[in-house]
Amino acid sequence: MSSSQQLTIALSKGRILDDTLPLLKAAGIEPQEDLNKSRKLIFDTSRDDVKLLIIRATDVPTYVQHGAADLGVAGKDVLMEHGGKGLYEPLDLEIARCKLMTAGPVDAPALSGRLRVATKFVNVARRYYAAQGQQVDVIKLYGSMELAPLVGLADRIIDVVDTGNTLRANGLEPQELIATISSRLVVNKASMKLKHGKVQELIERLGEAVVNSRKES
Ligand code: PRT
Ligand code: MG
Repeated sequence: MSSSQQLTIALSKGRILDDTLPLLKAAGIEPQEDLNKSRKLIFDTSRDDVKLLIIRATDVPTYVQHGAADLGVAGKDVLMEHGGKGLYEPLDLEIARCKLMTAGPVDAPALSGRLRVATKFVNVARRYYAAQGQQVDVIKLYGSMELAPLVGLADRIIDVVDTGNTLRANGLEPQELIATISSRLVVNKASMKLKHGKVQELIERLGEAVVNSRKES
């Protein structure tokens, strides 16, 4: 865990960073430089006791689980895949909303037998189809899942969908909804105990910022 005086918050570049910075600002935390213009991975903030880490979105739960960061912001999709071990999830930040869905070729005939499913969410995929009693072969990909059905690698994909434009552009359509997704504040379990005052204060201030941004939208 980062030292007892400090709070370290793990974020990822892109939509999570863009949508989290205004909430952090409302909670009194502002980075000392423009994170999007820097190649640094660790940043000081307007608060002496708070630092920001910039890492890959899928790595955020891992850093927080092991106490390399006290807190983090991660999509519920990423948290479902990670499993949530060693983490508390005290606050829905209501940002980076999307849906975790199955998708397949437009007007594809119903399939019988084993389904081949390409996704980066392999744990989610296994759980989802097991609950349906559907036999699947899960194929792990790291990106561009939409390509897999087009080239015969898979019958279906599981991915996050926002507008659905990416699916449509590749001749795919969304099928079943697995979960509605937003980003969550996660907290290392030991940090929650050992830095309780600081962590709790930050959760409360971020919670107020979420309520206020709900009023504005
Ligand atoms: O990019 P990297 O591999 O490092 O990680 P990442 O792709 O997981 O990170 P990032 O920043 O792209 O996404 C972070 C989080 O944002 C995800 O974990 C989701 O919780 C959330 N989110 C919200 C989304 C989207 N909306 C979204 N649209 N994540 C990804 N997308 C993708 C979608 O899969 C599609 O390929 O964006 C593309 C455009 O979506 P459409 O449906 O609008 O076309
Ligand atoms: Mg991405």
